[in-house]
Amino acid sequence: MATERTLSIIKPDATRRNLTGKINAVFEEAGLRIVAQKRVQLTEAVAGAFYAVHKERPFYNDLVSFMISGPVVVQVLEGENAVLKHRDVMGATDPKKAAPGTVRAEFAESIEANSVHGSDSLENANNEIAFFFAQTEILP
Ligand code: RTP
Ligand code: MG
Repeated sequence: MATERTLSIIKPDATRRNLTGKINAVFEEAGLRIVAQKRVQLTEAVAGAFYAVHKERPFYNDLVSFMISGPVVVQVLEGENAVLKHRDVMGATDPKKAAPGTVRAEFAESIEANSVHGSDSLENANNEIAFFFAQTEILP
């Protein structure tokens, strides 16, 4: 197994409800280490660029509005098979379909306000980490 890094975002619905610590506990209990973390207010330009892959999707404008509706916590998580492990503990996009015990089953409000983002491949993880963090901000 390989040690990987993935990009995680605790979304505005979760920061609003003061759930950062509870979500971080799920990650840490799964063996993921938080090696970088910052609380930021995304702008429309930054959120729009981050989600550019979804530009043609019907939910794109709503997603960008939601992601700038309050602060987010952007993090780099490190561990064995971190990309897949993080996706597993997040649960399905739609909380109604998320397995019990996953972050989205426990905390998400809706398919949009679903509390967390996680990179979906190692290649995207590397790009998303570089989007938010300088190498000097990541401290394993
Ligand atoms: P994420 O990128 O946030 O980790 O989530 P994901 O891979 O599970 O879902 P993705 O298909 O990449 O969608 C990105 C985010 O867009 C919002 N969404 N809304 N209204 C809708 O039908 C809908 N579908 C997706 C969610 O916030 C989703 O996480
Ligand atoms: Mg995605």
